[in-house]
Amino acid sequence: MKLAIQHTMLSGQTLEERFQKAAQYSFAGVELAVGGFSGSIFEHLEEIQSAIRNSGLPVSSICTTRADDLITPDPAERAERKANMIRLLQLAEELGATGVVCVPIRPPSRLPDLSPLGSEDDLIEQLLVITLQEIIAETADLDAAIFLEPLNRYETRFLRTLSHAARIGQKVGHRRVRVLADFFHMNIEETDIPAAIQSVSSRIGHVHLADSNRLLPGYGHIDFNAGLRALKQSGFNGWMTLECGIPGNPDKTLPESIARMRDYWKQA
Ligand code: LER
Ligand code: MN
Repeated sequence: MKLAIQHTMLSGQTLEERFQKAAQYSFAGVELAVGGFSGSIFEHLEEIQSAIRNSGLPVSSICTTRADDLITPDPAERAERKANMIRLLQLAEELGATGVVCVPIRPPSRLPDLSPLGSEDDLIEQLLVITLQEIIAETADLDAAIFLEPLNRYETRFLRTLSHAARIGQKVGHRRVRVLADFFHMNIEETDIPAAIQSVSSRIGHVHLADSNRLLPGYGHIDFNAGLRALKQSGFNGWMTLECGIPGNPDKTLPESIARMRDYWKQA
């Protein structure tokens, strides 16, 4: 079980202090949240590298924000976002991270409905598949994956289930396009979380951990025992990253939550 935590969840004046904190809590890696850097993440390369070196913890993955979503109606902006995703994949590779989170589109971005030529969703999907194929072709020398993340209905209209993400991955037709299973979103959108995981098992490349109220696992009502069992039994061996709020004193609640997750994994 490879457990990581987003760097913005950790206390510390510097990135290195946050990495040290993650090591102290016995995490095996840290997920960088693009939105948690002043200016652009690309300006922080040395700081990130020295945090890795001095803490001994690797960067598991890079999580993006709305401004990084690939699909927007403006072609010039789309080209910029594609170039940005390519730079993020190069950064992930350089840092030894497994990949970059990708949400296709969130409000307020919309595409026009051009029915009968294509509905808004048809156009988004076609554009997304072509863009992902181009990104994969233009980064053919890299291993870093693109983790397609379904969100819940209050954050996006377009991609909300693991099965839809798996279908898009299949259309792109490359092993570097993987599915991200985020428990918080799955709790809202999937009928049955373990079944959803099992049905796309070989395509899952990354996991985000948060409970139903987006607090630490154990503080809401998601059955993590069943969810982690489904992941383990389907052979998942990627990173699981905490992306949630921390109730109470982190020095107490974080280790308790991680210990419970580790127990579930061991017993699965
Ligand atoms: C957003 O809710 C989310 O889950 C992130 O991983 C991507 O922005
Ligand atoms: Mn997430």
